[in-house]
Amino acid sequence: MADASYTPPKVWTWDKPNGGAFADINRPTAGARFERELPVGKHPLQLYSLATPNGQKAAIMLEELLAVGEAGAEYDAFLIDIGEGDQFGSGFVELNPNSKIPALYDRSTSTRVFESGSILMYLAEKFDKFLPQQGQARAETLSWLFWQMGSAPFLGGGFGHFYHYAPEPYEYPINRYAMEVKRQLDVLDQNLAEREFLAGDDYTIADIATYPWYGGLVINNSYNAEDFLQVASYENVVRWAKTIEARPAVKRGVRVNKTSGPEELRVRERHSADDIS
Ligand SMILES: N[C@@H](CCC(=O)N[C@@H](CS)C(=O)NCC(=O)O)C(=O)O
Repeated sequence: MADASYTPPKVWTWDKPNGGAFADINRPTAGARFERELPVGKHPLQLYSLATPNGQKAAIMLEELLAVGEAGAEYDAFLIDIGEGDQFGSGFVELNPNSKIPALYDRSTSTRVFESGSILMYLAEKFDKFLPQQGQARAETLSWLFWQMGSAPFLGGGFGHFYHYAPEPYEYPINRYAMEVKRQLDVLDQNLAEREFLAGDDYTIADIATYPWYGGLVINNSYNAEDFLQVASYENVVRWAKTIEARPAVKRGVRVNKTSGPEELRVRERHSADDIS
């Protein structure tokens, strides 16, 4: 149901929180809101994150690199609690001027990296893993990686927001985004009817990027939408998601910087393999 009485003013102004989850932290301006240095651990790679789907991508990648023996991928993962506004501290904003998790700092090269897709590419290239070096295979992997980066905001910011987080249900945006998300699931389903993984026979950063979002939707009931979207009907996506879910590195990665869900699965900070038992 739309608010029929609303006429947009000539100039939009921000005068009050708009209701709904996360309304308290949203403002129409960028930049640091307070001074706070980031903690630094002992490893070259420093991850500042939270176990949302975007955050899980980075932790899964680091765990996958460690699982294939890349000892240089040892990392410290510090919690950025976005509900508390940690992303607006000056130290975090220096790493990511967009104030969103995840952000990575590579102390060995003094390199900051933000945007989860960029973090996956940086790590894939640094260790020459999970991203083919050239040609068609590399192009296909990057195509699916960027497909995910462009598509997920319709799932999370669009469908997830209006179906799950908004203060009340509105038919117009829910219809619009349910249509788009089902179309995206069909894109994935048709692709995965032909292939084991998104880019072909091999597991790549495209799968690592896509699993926390669309895998979550089809096998972990994200937004309590499994019936509404009839997610079980996307059988190839379900098969793919279950394959990825079973990987030990994925099981570890999804728990890093986790502050919700069963207590025994939470790992607020990660500084060594022993932190994820
Ligand atoms: N395109 C970005 C999106 C990151 C993003 O939206 N992060 C959310 C959590 S999933 C966040 O930090 N939100 C805090 C805020 O908006 O203030 C990426 O993929 O890294």
